[in-house]
Amino acid sequence: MGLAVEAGVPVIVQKPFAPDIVTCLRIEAKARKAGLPVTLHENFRFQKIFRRLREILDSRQIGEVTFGRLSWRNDIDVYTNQPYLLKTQRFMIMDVGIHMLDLARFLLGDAHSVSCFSQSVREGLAGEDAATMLLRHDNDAVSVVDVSYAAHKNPNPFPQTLGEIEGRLGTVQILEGQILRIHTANGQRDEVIHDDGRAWTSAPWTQIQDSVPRTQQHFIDALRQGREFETSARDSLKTYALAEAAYRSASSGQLIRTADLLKEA
Ligand code: 89V
Repeated sequence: MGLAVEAGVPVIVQKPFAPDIVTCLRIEAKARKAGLPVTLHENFRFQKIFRRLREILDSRQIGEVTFGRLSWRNDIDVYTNQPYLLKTQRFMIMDVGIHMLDLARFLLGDAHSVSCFSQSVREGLAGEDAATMLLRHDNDAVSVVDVSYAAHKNPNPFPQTLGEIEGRLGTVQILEGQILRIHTANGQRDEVIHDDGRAWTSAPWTQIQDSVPRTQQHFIDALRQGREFETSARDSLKTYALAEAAYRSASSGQLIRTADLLKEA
């Protein structure tokens, strides 16, 4: 990162942004001073199903959003190729939780408070492999975001995020098989979201793999047009603060406010 700043090269940083919030703030400040575009590789919000869901929410078909539930639970084997995860203290919230917190912000708006219970379900882990987070958003909406690498289902739902978004006039369910079920006063209808059909993708990863070029295309388009990235370093401080708040809530049993964390840092 330091070398990239010196060379004036725009940067895509893999998530999580940095090991702690103080380092995130230091990187963001350094990049801002250097006028260097830095973005986070937050690819979940670039999944086709969530771009479509955002369009549905923007069309006001279900009215003002009041509640969301976003759930990512499966038992994909992440340990064989990444054995270091067994010894990682801040594991699941930083690995997948942070994607889901970014997604919660994308769909429901910024959030200011977090409560969290974390769990180590698999024997012998140094960190958590499951977490249940409760968020209060700035617009008063509430969301439940839960993640687990220790949920055994057959067939394995990996890598689908399931759940629902409720509004004052209706609900959108996010169902298995990449289906959005839209409930309004007129009844319900399904939209099936199809893969992009790239030659190099492979099931079950397709949905995630498709989101990567979409994320990078956004980066290129924003760079060319001189626009701010959706997940710029500056914006991503807000997502990181939610993850940090989740850890602090899990260890203290308290509700944590992200403003205090960003101030404290
Ligand atoms: O994107 C990630 O960080 C991976 C996942 C399994 C979700 O692809 O951990």
